[in-house]
Amino acid sequence: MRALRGLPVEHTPVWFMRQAGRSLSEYRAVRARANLFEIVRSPALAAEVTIAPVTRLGVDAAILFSDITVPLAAVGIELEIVPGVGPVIAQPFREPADLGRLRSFEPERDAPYVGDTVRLLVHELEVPVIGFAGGPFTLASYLIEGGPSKTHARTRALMYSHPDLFRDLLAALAGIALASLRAQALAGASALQLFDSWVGVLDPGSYSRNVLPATVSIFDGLRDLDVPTVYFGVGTGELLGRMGTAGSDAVGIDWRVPMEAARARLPSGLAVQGNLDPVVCLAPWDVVRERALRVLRQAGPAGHVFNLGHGVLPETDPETLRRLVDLVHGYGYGQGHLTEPLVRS
Ligand code: 1CP
Repeated sequence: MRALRGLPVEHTPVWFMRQAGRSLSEYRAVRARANLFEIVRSPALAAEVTIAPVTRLGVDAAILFSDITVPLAAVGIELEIVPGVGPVIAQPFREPADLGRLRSFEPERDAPYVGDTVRLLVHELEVPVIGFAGGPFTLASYLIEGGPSKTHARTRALMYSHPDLFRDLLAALAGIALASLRAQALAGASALQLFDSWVGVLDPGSYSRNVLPATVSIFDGLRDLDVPTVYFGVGTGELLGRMGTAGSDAVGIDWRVPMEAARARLPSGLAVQGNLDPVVCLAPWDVVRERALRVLRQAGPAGHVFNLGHGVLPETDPETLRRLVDLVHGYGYGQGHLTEPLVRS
């Protein structure tokens, strides 16, 4: 929490996006008995898979086990998580009238299991719990495309053809994200991350006109809670300067942008999170180590939370992640300068 606020820390904290996913045998064992939504809707199972990477990897934070599509399902959008594919929406949004299918989200009524899971985790864990929600562009893309997409072509076509309708949709989705994040914070989450994973497909002007206002409304709506926030997307190199004005405390950086360049593009004072290429974790340890040190050196001693540039790949060896945690923890900061590792991994 101190790192997200840019305050001095003893060592850079570390967690991994998708740390609770398929790379862990603990997760695969639970998943063999229950599907994704069954896990999410069972506080005991969701807490079990959330806690597994904290125990196994020694990370400094837990991220609630859920999915960005959970609030959509909770307001009655029919969807399924198809193994090997991702979220698939039964009736994609294709007409103005479809906007009427998005009602407002009341977390404690529509998805009480989320708050219950957060409360259980806060009770069980010593490390902070990170809550999260899907960003408005990414959720809009799943609704419009009907599932995962490489180009997000229908989504961008709707944005160009019907900008008012598109902005109304994003405003409604921002309302859902805000309600979801507030409920998680009120249940005890220590930090909140907005995953607008696919927003990097937009040019800066389209982003500023169509996505930034809805995003600002989310961070504005969280301010009174005084919970640190992270704003993350993939392929956002050209958008970082603008994303930095959305009102979060930190911005998540993917692996394409060197940390020094990211810092230069962001307004000063913002913290950064990231940004080791997840694929590096499939390389020999010496490479992992060298690349991780580069991230640490470039990000500097303050206002950095170590993470990957995107989620852990399912084929990652958890032992590599555990060694990475030790490596990050082993670096101390003498008078603001990176020193040699205190722990040899
Ligand atoms: O059935 C399974 O096990 C499938 C894999 C899986 C998992 C483990 C999905 C389907 N969702 C999740 C859980 C999940 N999703 C978490 C909690 C786990 C953790 O981080 O430790 C989180 C934070 C998410 C968030 C999420 N879901 C994002 C944002 C993060 C990101 O990766 O960019 C996105 C885009 C989704 C959609 C989604 N859900 C599942 C998949 C395979 C996808 C991506 C599909 C696509 O490529 O569009």
